[in-house]
Amino acid sequence: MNLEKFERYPLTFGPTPIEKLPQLSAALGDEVEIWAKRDDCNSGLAMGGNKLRKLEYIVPDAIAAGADTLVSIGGVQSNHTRLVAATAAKIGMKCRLVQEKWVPHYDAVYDRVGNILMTRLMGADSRLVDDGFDIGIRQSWEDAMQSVRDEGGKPYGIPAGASVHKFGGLGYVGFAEEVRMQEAGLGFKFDYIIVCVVTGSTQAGMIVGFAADNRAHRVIGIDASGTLEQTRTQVRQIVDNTAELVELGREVRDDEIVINPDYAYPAYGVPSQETNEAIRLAARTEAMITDPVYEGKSMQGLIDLTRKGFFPKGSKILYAHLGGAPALNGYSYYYKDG
Ligand code: 5PA
Repeated sequence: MNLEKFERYPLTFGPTPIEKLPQLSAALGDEVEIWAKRDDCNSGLAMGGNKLRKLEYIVPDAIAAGADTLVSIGGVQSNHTRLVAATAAKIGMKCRLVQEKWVPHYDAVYDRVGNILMTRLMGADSRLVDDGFDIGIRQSWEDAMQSVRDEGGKPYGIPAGASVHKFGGLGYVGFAEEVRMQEAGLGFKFDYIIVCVVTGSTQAGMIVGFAADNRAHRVIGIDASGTLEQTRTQVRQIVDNTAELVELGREVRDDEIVINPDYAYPAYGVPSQETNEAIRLAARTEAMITDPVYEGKSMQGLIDLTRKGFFPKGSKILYAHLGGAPALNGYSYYYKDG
């Protein structure tokens, strides 16, 4: 495998910490050991998160293209668009964003707090539109690119979640290499990795990275999109493209792509009662803050699978914390009593 041949523009602090979660493990019966890799604490840029690992491999291409404006898309409370805005500010480019009504959630300040607040603070031109949830390439995104051109600018397009970008999967190949290095220091290997999946490049990168030591199937994607088939198809495509880019040297089999659809209900961006209970448990045992859109659902999956005995006794499980806490501000009513 060859990741080093790709240029990386540093946006993160470096390798993220792996920490043990003893209180959470105990609350779930101490049959397994739960650990977390804190990609939510990966950078000083606008509170960080998984998108920065991906963007590190995309920025050199944007600079080489001679672009002056990063253009991207997401929901109103998108973490991705927050981090594209952060990246643009940091590298001295402008930023134009399309923020769609991806979530059937109505809170009086939903479009003024959290991610979108920070996005605006960083100077991005954020345009709210009425279109619904879709992880694919959107007309509204193409329109935003054209609007930059019409004004004489040079846009550089970054798709939703940076996922179907040709280099979108590379960052999380790097995550797998980093985990392998850290495992050497810890003196053991993790049996499972739990990761939230929506637009797909986070899990896809991990799958390629962990395919190198034949444990891609131990990466358990917890779907939060509620559109399983589309997400699976997108993960498959990104896996194939990324495997070729890094010269994995073999095909990734379908059974190495594991996505659990059981926790995405009732809809993308809407937490179930069980999601909220998971968010509370992680907060109360480990002071680890997860959000109602992404990490709360993968936390719910981790908790439920553990309680169901899915993981053999003694398993060491690595929960990939990908960020996302700022969105909590848009959901304050759910948590007004804790
Ligand atoms: C997101 C995505 P992928 O999209 O790479 O599958 O990652 C899922 C994910 N956790 C997991 C957090 C905190 C995330 O923000 N966020 C999107 C966004 O617009 O913010 C791309 C959907």
